[in-house]
Amino acid sequence: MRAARRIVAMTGAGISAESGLPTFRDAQTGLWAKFKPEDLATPEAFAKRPQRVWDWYAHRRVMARDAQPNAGHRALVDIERAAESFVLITQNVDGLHQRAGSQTTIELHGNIHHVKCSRDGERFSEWAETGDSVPPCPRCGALLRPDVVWFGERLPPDALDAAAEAAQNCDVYLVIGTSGQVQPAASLARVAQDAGAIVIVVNADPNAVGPSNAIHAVGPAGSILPMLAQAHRMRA
Ligand code: BJW
Repeated sequence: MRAARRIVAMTGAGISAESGLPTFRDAQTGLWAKFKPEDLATPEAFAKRPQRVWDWYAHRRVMARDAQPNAGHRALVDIERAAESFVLITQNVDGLHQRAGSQTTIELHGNIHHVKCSRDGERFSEWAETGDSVPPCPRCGALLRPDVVWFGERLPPDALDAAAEAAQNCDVYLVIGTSGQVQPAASLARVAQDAGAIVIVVNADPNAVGPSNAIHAVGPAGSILPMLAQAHRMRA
């Protein structure tokens, strides 16, 4: 971290766990321990039961809105301010990086605080709720849906291109609080390593996966990241 000039951080649900938001794959408290992803996070689920999917995301939107950024989010802001070059890539949809003060965040899986038209994908950051039904698109009347990326859907091409370019052009690639199970986000660590970057896996789980030769910093992101930020501030 002291020597790094160009830093990229890829975050997952684990960084927001200390803000009280559940991860997806934690065996006890993860969302997928209670719900089936195919019932809630696929376009087929929305086509079949739009109200159920809408309600689940509405509930999670409130949780995300009520959560506060934590020391891990804030440490990434510190690194961004100190670094010669810094790119933050997140799989999270909760918006906590932006609320912590991160200036440029590449959102690979969308943002739960926005919606889009289920027919043509037009995005809206404000919409009128309609009581117990899924609100219609103000332009065409089709159902609105959360502006997130579900399984089987393409990631926003501009975001994925920017993330891949960042991964190919960094000295240090931080993999923070992600199980690395979801593609194509997970494979960017390997892209960075193949291009010469040192990969540092920051995860509470000592068995967290990462590319071979990755450095593992085991512990909560809210404790590890402030240490990495401090090391970077002391750079040569
Ligand atoms: C802590 C901590 C603390 C806890 N401190 N750490 C290649 C191979 C195999 C499969 C595929 C493939 N390519 C595509 C696929 C299919 C699929 C996929 O990857 N499936 C696998 C699961 C098998 N991928 C897709 O479908 C993607 N689309 C795609 O590739 O499209 C191609 C295409 C091309 C052309 C036309 C059409 C399509 C889309 C993936 C979308 C993922 N969506 C979700 C939901 C988003 C909306 C929502 O929030 O509901 O994204 S699923 C969910 O998983 C969410 C997350 O962003 C994502 C990753 O989860 P994450 O962040 O890693 O969380 P966890 O819970 O898994 O891990 C948390 C970690 O934190 C753990 O390790 C803990 O230990 C740790 N932790 N506390 C530090 N305090």
